[in-house]
Amino acid sequence: MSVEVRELLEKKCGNNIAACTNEQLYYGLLAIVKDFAKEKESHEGKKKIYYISAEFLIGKLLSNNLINLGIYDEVESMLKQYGKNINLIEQVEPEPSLGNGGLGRLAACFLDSMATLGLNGDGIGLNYHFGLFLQTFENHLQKERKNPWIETESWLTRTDVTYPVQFGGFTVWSRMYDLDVTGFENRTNKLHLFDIETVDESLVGDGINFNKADIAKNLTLFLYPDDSDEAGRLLRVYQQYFMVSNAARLILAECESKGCNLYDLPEYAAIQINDTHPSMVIPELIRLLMEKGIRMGDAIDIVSKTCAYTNHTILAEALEKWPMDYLNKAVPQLMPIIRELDTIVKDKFHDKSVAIIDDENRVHMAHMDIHYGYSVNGVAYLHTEILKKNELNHFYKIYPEKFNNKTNGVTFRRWLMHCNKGLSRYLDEVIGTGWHKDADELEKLLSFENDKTVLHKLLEIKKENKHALAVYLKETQGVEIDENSIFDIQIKRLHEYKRQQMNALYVIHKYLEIKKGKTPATPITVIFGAKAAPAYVIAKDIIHLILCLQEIINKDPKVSPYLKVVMVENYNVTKAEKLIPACDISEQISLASKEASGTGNMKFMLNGAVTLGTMDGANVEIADLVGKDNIYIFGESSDTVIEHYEKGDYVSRDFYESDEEIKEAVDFIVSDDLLNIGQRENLERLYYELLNKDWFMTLLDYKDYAAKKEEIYQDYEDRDAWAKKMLVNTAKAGFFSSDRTIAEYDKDIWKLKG
Ligand code: 26V
Repeated sequence: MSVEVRELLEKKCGNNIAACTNEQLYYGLLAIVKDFAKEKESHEGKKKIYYISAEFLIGKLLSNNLINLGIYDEVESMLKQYGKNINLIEQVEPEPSLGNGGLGRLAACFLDSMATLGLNGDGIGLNYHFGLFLQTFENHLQKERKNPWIETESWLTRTDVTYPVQFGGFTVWSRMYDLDVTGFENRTNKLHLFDIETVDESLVGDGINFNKADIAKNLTLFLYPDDSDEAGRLLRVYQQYFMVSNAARLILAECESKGCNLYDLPEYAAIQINDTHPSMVIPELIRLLMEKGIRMGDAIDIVSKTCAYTNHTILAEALEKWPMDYLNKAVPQLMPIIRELDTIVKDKFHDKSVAIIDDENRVHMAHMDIHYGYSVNGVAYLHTEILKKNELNHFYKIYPEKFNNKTNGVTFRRWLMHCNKGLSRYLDEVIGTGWHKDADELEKLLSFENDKTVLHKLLEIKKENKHALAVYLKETQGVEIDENSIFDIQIKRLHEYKRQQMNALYVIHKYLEIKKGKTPATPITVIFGAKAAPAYVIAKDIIHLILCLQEIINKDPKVSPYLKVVMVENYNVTKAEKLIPACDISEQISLASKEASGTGNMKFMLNGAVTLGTMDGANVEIADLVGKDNIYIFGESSDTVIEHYEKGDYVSRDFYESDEEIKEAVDFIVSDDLLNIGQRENLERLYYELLNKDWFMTLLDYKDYAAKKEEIYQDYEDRDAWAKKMLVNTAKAGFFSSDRTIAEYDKDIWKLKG
């Protein structure tokens, strides 16, 4: 194979690989990989799963595709012969930023697993030109820039598929672009990304502002454009309809081309609705089927047997409810259908809480999915239980058979084989390569839990990864960290429920303690990475606090040898791939009941980090698997938290006033030290928020958190015992392979195999 790649590369790059630039080699490899991927395309399978999602956070593709095509090692060593480094070549590739966080990355892992399991399954989404914003820090504040990623030569392939999509008062033409989804030693599937033909990138300057009204030009410019104003929210409705209208037509066209009588649609297609962003696919499919002469009642029946819904959050503000006015303006053709769907529900169930259209004339997208879909799933055991018992209890009582849990997973190809070559290759040596395809085989590692050679090697690999991260952070951000320190990492979207602010309060506490002379046995490096939604004021204030702390602490000669803080700029998939393998302590500290699952927690565990977390989301299942000696759990339970919300009896000020340590840390936010370098407005707002509201109960869990931190840092000192915890975490991570998750989706929901 490598001979073939070499010859092909020489042909593309003019016969002299050694003389080629990394750019030339990247574009050469891109073209070759695309050809290889094409050879593995398959049309096998009567039924197909269509995974519709507003986000696919796919990350860079070169290495991933080389691994999945089984030629990474050969290509790497062939390039080496010519003095070329594949890592440098990979740096040329821009990362498509087609997602916000976990939901989008999950969709990408799922596509990888579908192809790897040989399932006939494609993704459908949007081709955002500037994706999610690029984050920079200026004056210790987050600034947003556009994030272009599409180049003339790219992984995208323009197709001939194009549809007219009608909105209220105007029509736009779509165009489908395809990305190959290479399965690991298996078939190639597709990610279909729809774009508008009339998109106009020149609407955007350097920032992220643009004319939100000019839909025919701006529709696919950004992911989740700032929805703090009405024009932004309307644009999201336009985006969502554009996505699902194209999806619905593609699905019907593909099924019809296979000879499907549309009454038999559920035998040819399963549609997974990834959160509520694609929910309008239900009325749109009904509309299209009616256009083809099918009676409404039959159309509703067909669609209800085809669509399945995944819920990814219980946060009220993230559960979409669109005002009828918006829908009337953007997609008037759907309104008679949505009204009819609502009337049927209201006639059947005399319970306002399950209505689709509420008294304020808002359309509840999730309600439509649950009534007119055949499956409703949560993304971790606890999350599904909370949906059944609390948030969606009224629906669960009506349709108990529709509810099921599918605990999330991650692809081990990207999140171990690619991002942690040292560990991956060592595992191959110790337990063989069976785990590449059967993740449960990682458990074989358990028989080495007392083997000093293996344990020391795990520590050595971690050390190498920490060194690599230190070098990377120095090169990319100019920060210097001590690679012999404890790497304590929290990387995820910035949200109050994830409680980066609690971590920051502990950093303040540690800083003050060290200043007073109490130094830790091993220095600590606390690393954050997070983007805040552009209109989320408090989230941006938390970033400001962390950046100010970074400045004060890292410049303090007395403290910085023992404690450093780093806020990684523009956290994305590429950076996660460098941070996760280097991590010692994985911070998963959301307020119990609020994090539906988390998937970063799984990636960290797989790479031998030890979790410090609450009993929330998939942490519960991690705790179950590794046992109490190999995880650090703190904080109130989800039941207690839910009770606090019900009773409305949590008062943050009580915690502040009754505890010196909490008071000292919170007060520091508005201390002269901080106000000297930070912005008074941001710091005071955050301070008052914590004291007077603290909706996500930071202070409730703070003391317990701080105590666990002390315990975990202390336990880190016993290196052999720590290495054993690392080993157990990796060994028990097999359950969190997205191959397992996707096999469950297929068995219980999609049933592609009949
Ligand atoms: C999104 C946003 C975006 C704008 C700012 C406010 C806000 C609040 C919440 C959300 C959540 C949207 C749904 C979501 O991303 N859920 C995540 O899905 C992951 C995959 O299932 C899961 O691991 C995470 O726990 C869950 O938060």
